[in-house]
Amino acid sequence: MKNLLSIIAIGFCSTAYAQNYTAISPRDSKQEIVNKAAHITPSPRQLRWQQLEFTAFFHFGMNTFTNQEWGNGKEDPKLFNPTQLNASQWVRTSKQAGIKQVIITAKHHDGFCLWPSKYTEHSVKNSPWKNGQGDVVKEVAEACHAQGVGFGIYLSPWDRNNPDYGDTEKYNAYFMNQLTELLSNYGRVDEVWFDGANGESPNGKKPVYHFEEWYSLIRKLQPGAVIAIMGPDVRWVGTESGYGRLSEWSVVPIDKQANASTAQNSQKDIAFAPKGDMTGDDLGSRDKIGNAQALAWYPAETDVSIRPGWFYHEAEDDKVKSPEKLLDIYYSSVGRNSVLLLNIPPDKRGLINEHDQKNILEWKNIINRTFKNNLVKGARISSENGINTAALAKGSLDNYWTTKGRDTSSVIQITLSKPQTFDVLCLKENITIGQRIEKFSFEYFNGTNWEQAAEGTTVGAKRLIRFNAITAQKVRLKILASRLNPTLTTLGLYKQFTGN
Ligand code: FUL
Repeated sequence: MKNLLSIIAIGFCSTAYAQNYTAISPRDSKQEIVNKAAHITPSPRQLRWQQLEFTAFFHFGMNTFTNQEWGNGKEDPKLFNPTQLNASQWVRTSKQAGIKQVIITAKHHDGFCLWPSKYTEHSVKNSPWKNGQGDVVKEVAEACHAQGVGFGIYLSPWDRNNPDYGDTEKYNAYFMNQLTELLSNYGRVDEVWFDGANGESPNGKKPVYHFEEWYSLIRKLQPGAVIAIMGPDVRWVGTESGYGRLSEWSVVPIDKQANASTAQNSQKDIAFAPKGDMTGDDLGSRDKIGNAQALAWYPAETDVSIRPGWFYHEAEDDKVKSPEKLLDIYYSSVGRNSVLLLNIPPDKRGLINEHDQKNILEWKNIINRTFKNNLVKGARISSENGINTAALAKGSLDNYWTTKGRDTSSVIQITLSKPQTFDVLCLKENITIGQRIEKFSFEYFNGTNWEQAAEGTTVGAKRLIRFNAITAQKVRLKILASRLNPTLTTLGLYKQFTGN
């Protein structure tokens, strides 16, 4: 489905937070473009979302009962009948695993609605579950609000059940009505997730999706919600493997910004239609931004399922990703400047299955135990051209390290309180003022020489790098290139918990 993303226009509402967007003039020099890129910052809703680090998908619906991944929309609502549905258990399990926000598939491509929509008969209201009186969306929303977990909805634009799908205007009215129900009746919504799938109706027609109208409605009804994937706030990382890219820029070119100058000069939320491939290895380096027409803060989300499929299938109970695999995914998504969206599909009973539960809790235990102790605490830290080295071991967005004057490189020297053994480096930039670091090297003193333990390009919200365990007392971080004064809110060193 995701190949469709590159060819379907998306909108970008720019002016509510003009700082997360900038137009590039053909007269801008390469250096001016770099400077502009370095000044782009996240909108408050994007910042909140990026700080979550770790979110979950609940793929649940008709497919759970028909053992399919994509239903055709002709399924009988009577097949939907979870015996022990308990959304509090879904949310509690997620929360125990460190998940800060969850997204429920309110409607997947088969068109079956997990809430009793007024606008279709193809929903829980015609199922035997709770005698047609149930509402899964409500149960998930209430569990989230009660447990302090963010709540999001997935609403598939592609609808294989609705007879009006294929007629742009009629279907758009239906879709707007459904969005209105979901955004009005369930309290606060923190994320709206649109897939790009736009299949044909049985008569061979496809509706044109009215993204701009949907965005305006979301902004009006739920102004705090990020709009993901086919939306202006959150970008798909470009793979469903769980592995993000090594150089991940949150600032990327947004092409064909027909309304760019209007956006800059007016206070209206407007939309334009950028196009482009979001799956390449490099989306935001100097080479990529050098020819841009506009740049936007558009951070990456890494979606991956804990199982081979997105929906629960009993036959996959022994194929649930292991804690070690999930850990690898964590380092390669959260640790590469993206938010992880892990799908944990509830089973036919309406519960997070024991297999999944066991693995995510074990995984969380490894993460907790690894990151409990920042070995940099209590160290002597210095950097000749740096300001506020004391901030580095604490990690907060209000109190951060940076360089003096216009320096874009620096060396941070650290003498740990005693020789320590570590195998993970953690860096975080202060993204509230932008993403800047382009190249760094991390070294340790082996008693005779300095040796490199790790190197990298981008940092962003969080960068984690694992390496073979090293025992040393003196280490240094060299920031070799940055688009503007580099910043860091955290420099952490950790020893991975291996269960021994
Ligand atoms: C895809 C859909 O087609 C899958 O079924 C799933 O919902 C995934 C997250 O997005 O494009």
